[in-house]
Amino acid sequence: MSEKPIRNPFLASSDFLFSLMMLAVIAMVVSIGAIGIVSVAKNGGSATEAAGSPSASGSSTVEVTLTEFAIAFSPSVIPPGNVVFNVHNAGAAQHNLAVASLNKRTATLDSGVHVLLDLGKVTSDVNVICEIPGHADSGMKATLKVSADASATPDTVAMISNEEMDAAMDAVAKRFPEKTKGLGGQELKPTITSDGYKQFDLTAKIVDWEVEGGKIVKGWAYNGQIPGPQLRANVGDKIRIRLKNELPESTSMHLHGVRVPNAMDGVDPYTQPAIKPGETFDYDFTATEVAVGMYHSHHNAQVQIPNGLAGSLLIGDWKTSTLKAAGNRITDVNGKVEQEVVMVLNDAGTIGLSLNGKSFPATTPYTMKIGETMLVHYYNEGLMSHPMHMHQPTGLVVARDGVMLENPFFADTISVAPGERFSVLYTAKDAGVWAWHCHILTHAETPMGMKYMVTALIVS
Ligand SMILES: [Cu+2]
Repeated sequence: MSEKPIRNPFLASSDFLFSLMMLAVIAMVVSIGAIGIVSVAKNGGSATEAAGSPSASGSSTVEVTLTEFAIAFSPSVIPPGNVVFNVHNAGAAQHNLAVASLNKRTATLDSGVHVLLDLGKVTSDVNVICEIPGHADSGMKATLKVSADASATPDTVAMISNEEMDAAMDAVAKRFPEKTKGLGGQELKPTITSDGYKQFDLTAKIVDWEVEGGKIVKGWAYNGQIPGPQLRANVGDKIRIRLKNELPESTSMHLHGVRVPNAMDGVDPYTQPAIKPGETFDYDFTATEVAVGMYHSHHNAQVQIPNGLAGSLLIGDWKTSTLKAAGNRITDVNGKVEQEVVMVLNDAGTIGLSLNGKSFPATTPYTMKIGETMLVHYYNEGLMSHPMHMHQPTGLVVARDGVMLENPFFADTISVAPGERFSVLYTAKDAGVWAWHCHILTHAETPMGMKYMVTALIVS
């Protein structure tokens, strides 16, 4: 793989800051628009009904979102006073929310349920957990900060002045590219077995994963990487992926977009038994066709994949074949594709909104020289579509799901639905630091600056 992580001096350029400001303005408009449309459903259980307007009643309403396995607050800092939680189970499993210090808790909430929890008067930080066994240990614990400096309004936009917002945005932008522990998607070289297989050894295990500086979550990783290691092979190769399960639950592996015999399709219990904790399973097959393939869990997959169990399996020489497919619509100064990038999109689980397992400012920037061409394979392993937008250059979409298009087309925003892969050629034309992000603005920006699915292409 030829990704080039760098520490660069260009990020204070006026182009880049202008882009930041434009995104900020758009995000503010979106955020302000959203304030008026927060609606609250309530159900019975131990929840209590909230007062109406938070500011009118002198209380703060805090949106609390439960997912596998995280608890998020909005806002994350409130002033002392009466507090009502609007709890939303946005995960797939059942959760609850408990404040042990105040002896307050919701009932067990099914997926999708909203409920109000009135905490009464709060004067110091509030620690919360999900009490479903194992969930707090997997990451469902959080602390709501209570500070006299916080504004009484529930809206984070209004909590800070314009100067504070600008300063926060500058600060986060200057952290990019932030150094974090762990890098996903590193190429794994196979061992050649005596029976002529290219064997890739993978171990699935829960690890501490640093999504951004200081934000460490329980990641479900292959070989300690999120996304898992990149596997490469050629048509005709005999491939063995030996998967060892060191997770606390069963798993299996589906080879998505790769032609394999049915017994190797990874769909337990139909094509194989589930791989129980401690067990190992061999996925043996001969590569008969080129592929921009995914390997990922097919067992409790709505939890296991977003938590990190996904990686890429590339079969064939995609640099050469895509440049050929582009015809004369793409030229490269050196007559070849210089680098090939796999970008795995995610939006859920413990990892959350991310590019290759990292959230801005910890995402990896990429570098190109004018006239050079780069091949990017977008992979969506999340639960939502992501329109991936590069400010410049425009990309030529050459393949979808590993199949070359008969009519490649140019696009600056490429919507990638869950499970899809798009292969895109970009030729650098103009120098600068070009923002590269998901264009669902809440996936790329907060009032405190750019976040989540954002990186940059640096052209010199
Ligand atoms: Cu997105």
